[in-house]
Amino acid sequence: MIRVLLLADTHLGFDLPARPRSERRRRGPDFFAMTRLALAPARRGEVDLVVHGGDLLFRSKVPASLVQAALEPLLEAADRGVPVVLVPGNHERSALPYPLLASHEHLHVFDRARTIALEAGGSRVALVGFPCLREGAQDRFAALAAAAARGSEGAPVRLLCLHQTIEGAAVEGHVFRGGDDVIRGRDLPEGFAAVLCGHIHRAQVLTRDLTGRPLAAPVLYPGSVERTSFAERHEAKGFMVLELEPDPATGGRLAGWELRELPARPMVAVEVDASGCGPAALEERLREALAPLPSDAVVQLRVTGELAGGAAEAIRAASLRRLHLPTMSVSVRLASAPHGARGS
Ligand SMILES: [Mn+2]
Repeated sequence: MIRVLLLADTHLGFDLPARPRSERRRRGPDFFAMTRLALAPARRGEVDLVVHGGDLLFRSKVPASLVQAALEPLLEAADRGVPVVLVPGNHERSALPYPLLASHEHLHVFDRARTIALEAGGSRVALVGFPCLREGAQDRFAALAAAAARGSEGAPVRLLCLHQTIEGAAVEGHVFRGGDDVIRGRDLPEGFAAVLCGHIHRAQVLTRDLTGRPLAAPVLYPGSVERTSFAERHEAKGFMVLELEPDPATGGRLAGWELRELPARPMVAVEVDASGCGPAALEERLREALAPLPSDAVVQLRVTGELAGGAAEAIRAASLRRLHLPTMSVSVRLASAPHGARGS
């Protein structure tokens, strides 16, 4: 049995400005903390292999210093001799320093469609994958997966590693059914123990396509390690630990998996009605709305109703900061102007 730690969508660099303009609590350090926590079992030598399913970084144009900092948690595991495999996501296909990464004995990156063959937990493992495919992913997928799999045949554990949307994947209020970037279930190749996948931020396991037919292999999305938007506020955040049983005839079998939850910060959306409030009354309402929330909450204040003269001052970032604990992160969304969000 080999044990694989699967994490994805760490989005390192999110809300981590190099020169912050205000003193509000930034969420950037949370993403690093959750990533390091997710990798703790690897640092302790409790797993045989680590796969990062992509979106290591929060966007594609980032300073080299951030790339270096983002790789650090992965290198801490690799330095201990645990092989680490990274699938470049949509955010880092072009940002990663590929030649530099190639020089680490235990860090492997899907710089192109290929098979990464290694030894883990006393078994040969073939990881097949490629960087996130965007334009025309649906049409190009099957051929690319077949090309990448060349050389993986006969390995007792074969894993397909992707950063894609696969049909049937669900997020808050939506199931992906089609579209030129959605991979069809029937296009997943045979002969793999599992498909390890990043990109969808909600943790889930898919075993059937949209018509109910069993997939060639279970698709595992560990989800993001922290919440990147309010649509994720009801989701558990974590990483997965998989148990794989080697078998050269079939490419192995997923014998078990668990989602290990991470203490991601609670996220809350609260509505405050500003109708008829002067500055003092609105401030009081905001204080009342914020008081019962967890001290480390990430809060979105949804302010409805007409803002009376002077009341707008109460929701300015600087004023808001006086109304909540410094350990909270609070942003405002005006119901009348949904794009007028501001942070405090
Ligand atoms: Mn992502």
